[in-house]
Amino acid sequence: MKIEMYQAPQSTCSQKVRVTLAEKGLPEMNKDWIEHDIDLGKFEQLEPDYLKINPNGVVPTFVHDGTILIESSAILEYLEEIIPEPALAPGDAVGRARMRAWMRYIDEVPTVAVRVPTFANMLAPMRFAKSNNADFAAHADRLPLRKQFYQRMSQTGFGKDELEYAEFQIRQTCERIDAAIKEDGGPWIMGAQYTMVDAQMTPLIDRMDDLGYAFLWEDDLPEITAWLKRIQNRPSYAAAFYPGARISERYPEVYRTASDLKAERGY
Ligand SMILES: N[C@@H](CCC(=O)N[C@@H](CS)C(=O)NCC(=O)O)C(=O)O
Repeated sequence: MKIEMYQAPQSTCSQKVRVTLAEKGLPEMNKDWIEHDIDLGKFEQLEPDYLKINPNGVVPTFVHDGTILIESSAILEYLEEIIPEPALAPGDAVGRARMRAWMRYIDEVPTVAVRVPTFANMLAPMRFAKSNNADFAAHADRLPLRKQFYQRMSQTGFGKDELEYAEFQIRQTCERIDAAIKEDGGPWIMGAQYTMVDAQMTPLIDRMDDLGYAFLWEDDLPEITAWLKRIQNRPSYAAAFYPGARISERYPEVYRTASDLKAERGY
């Protein structure tokens, strides 16, 4: 089978698929595996040829024997069907329904929240600090899905209210993971089995950690703190987070430390 992925090293949605592929033993076992890097900073995701395969103008796009698939969570579930072993989904219907409930929550809450500090602290200063209002507005107009997101943001990032709400959403996510591990005994989010919920959550909590926000959980939520360490010790983490894949490595010039963030946010 020929598998191709259009992706970006620092994209959390691409990382979700990379972690899952590594858990499934790809790309090592598949010589035909091809990864195409899309340079998001150069807006290659908005080129007409790319929009033909992903009309949302985002990564990842997954191509299996010529069939094009988009949306990272749908790709994760697809991978589970075409490569059933090792299983990353519970074996019973109730377990799978609970897994999907987590997956919808991850798409709706932490995935959206993580974008806010990512753009505020890193991408806005790197991509748009030098743009004028008209160029920035014209860029927002080109985005099939994120026009409003850009309109809520300025060239320099997000305001205090947006950041506070994103931090609230991340904190809620961390509390839910912590409680789930306590309740089911861990070591993974759904209990003894590592599932695609862990894979999907990994890049989001790792991104917050990378951006310096571990203070949101590490003082009083020991289970998620230990979960992240376990996750970062898995071979799939090393495979998916190869050198340069963490955003702090890509944009060291705008990196702010945890103490900068805490001071700025009044913690
Ligand atoms: N719901 C989509 C979201 C994909 C998405 O937002 N990808 C981001 C990277 S994580 C992207 O391509 N952003 C374009 C940009 O940065 O302008 C999925 O899960 O695949």
